Amino acid sequence: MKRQVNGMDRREFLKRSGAAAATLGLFPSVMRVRAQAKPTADQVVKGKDPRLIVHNTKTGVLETPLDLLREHEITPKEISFIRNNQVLAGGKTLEPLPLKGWTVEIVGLVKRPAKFDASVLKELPQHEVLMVLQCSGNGRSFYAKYAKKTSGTQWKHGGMSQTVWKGPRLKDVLEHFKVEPYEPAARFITANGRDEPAGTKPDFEHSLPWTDPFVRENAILAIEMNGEPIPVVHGGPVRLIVPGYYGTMNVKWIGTIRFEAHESYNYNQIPRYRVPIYPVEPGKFSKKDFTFENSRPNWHQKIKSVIFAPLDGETVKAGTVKVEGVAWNDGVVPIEQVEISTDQGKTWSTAKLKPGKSPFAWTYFEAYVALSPGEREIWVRAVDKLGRSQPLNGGIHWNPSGYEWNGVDRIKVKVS
Ligand SMILES: Nc1nc2c(c(=O)[nH]1)N[C@H]1C(S)=C(S)[C@@H](COP(=O)(O)O)O[C@H]1N2
Ligand SMILES: [Mo]
Repeated sequence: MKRQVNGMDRREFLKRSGAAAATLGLFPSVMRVRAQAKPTADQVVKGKDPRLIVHNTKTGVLETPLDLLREHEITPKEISFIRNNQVLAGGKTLEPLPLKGWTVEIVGLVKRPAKFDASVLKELPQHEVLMVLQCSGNGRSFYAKYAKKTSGTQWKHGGMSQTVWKGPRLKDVLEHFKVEPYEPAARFITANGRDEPAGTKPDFEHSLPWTDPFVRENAILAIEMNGEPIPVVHGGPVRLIVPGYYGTMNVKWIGTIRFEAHESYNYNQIPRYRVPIYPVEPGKFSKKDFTFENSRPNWHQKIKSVIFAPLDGETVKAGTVKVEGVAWNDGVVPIEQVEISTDQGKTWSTAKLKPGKSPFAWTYFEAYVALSPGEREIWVRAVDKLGRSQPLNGGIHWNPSGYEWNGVDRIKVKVS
């Protein structure tokens, strides 16, 4: 399709603006600058907060700065990050779409394939969950600092939200329609949305392990976000939600779920959205080296913590300084401890914790540290009940596409 600018195509627009420039005696270069000015978030998706960071205007990729994110326990839709590889036609809006008229299919290795109108989902028992939705590329920019830059959106920490999702559990939907996946052959579900790729790119879809109780028991076909019908840009009217899994596995605009014996060979399942299962040397391993054997998909979220206050680069007053932030993991076990260091990891003190309202939510931490005047660093790391923690140098998990950053968060502050 031709690119439209206010209902005109681009050539027509340039012709007319050129004519306008001539009339007004402006230089064409001035007009060009104006035509290319970077749109703000509210211009990319109407209703979004203009303070969001714009990474991509075409499909809509927006990041939430930490000073906005930290203001709410439940991230409002106006400031929730967006990551679209591709987008549902007309989907760059915070408005909802009706359930009625939206068809969902469940097919593959099942006794009875189901095809139903999404309005049925409202009638089944509802399940609600507060959870961290985080892009697996969140924190990617830190690989450049600690190892080697990778391609992809250079997210800081704001490729995440904490949101409430509601809908029937997938297992209840299966039972309702007597779908009966063939066990044990059906080892994966592959979710595909009604969004379509640009040009000849492969369509976006993801496979999740049906053998994981976190998928089997917790997956929901969500029809609400934060107590309202899901805004279309966030995957409405029907989104697969799997608490504890990386954002990318939470497939929007669900059209089809396939039960399968193996992971999809789709480009977005392999080699995209994968990490090597052993350490690789930065720059020496590439995406094309991935096989099903030497890599795994971005499924369970890694344990991670982020400092919300003070913010990196801020100036604080010498003396006792309050440090606050959040920690979370995949929800398999609780966060046990959060530790703070002000001497670059030589000594650590423990922070006070306030557990999240669900196993998949942020655990809040706060600590008081003594800081003397000068340039100081504050480091934070979380440990969970399985003893899982964060590497002092997150660069050790470098991978070709910069996924799953979970290095110790290190910020610099000026103490005056
Ligand atoms: N159908 C579909 N689902 C999708 C995507 C997509 O491009 N298409 N992007 C995924 C990625 S990479 C992320 S991080 C999350 C982002 O969710 P959000 O935009 O609602 O914050 O959606 C996931 N689900
Ligand atoms: Mo993502």
